[in-house]
Amino acid sequence: MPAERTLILVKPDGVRRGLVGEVIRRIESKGYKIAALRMLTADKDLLATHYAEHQGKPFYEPLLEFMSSGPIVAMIAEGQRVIEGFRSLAGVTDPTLASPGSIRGDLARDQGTKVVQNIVHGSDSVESAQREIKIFFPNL
Ligand code: DAT
Ligand code: MG
Repeated sequence: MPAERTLILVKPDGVRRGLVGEVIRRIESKGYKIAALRMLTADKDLLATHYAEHQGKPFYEPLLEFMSSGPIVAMIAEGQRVIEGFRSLAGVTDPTLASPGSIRGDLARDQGTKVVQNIVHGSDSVESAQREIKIFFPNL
């Protein structure tokens, strides 16, 4: 059976702070394989597709503004149960509450901004992963 795949993003805060290597290190140390990787600056059209589920929420416009504010790194990671495994490595959405030991718990905190800045994105289900991988890696 082919291994599961997930879409991971290092967000602009992670890239600005030089944490791309640290995030990749944690993914690889856990045993997942990086199957594809690219750096890009996402435009708002791409981000609107990616974050369609959040349209209309109070943090939606700040989210698109933040996510388009600088380069991001997009990756496909592979491995058995990598979707839930990476969500666990990332920690919960709010970095103040994310467990120490997780990416968000160790590397991020509340910055007092309208949108939470929390270093990484990871797909939350098989359906989301397939949809999101197509957005960032249309040929894969
Ligand atoms: P996650 O990234 O943990 O899957 P999400 O999909 O609910 O979280 O939201 C996408 C991003 O939007 C999240 O990483 C940070 C931001 N965000 C979510 N909920 C928020 C809130 N209540 N206030 C501010 N920003 C929020
Ligand atoms: Mg999400």
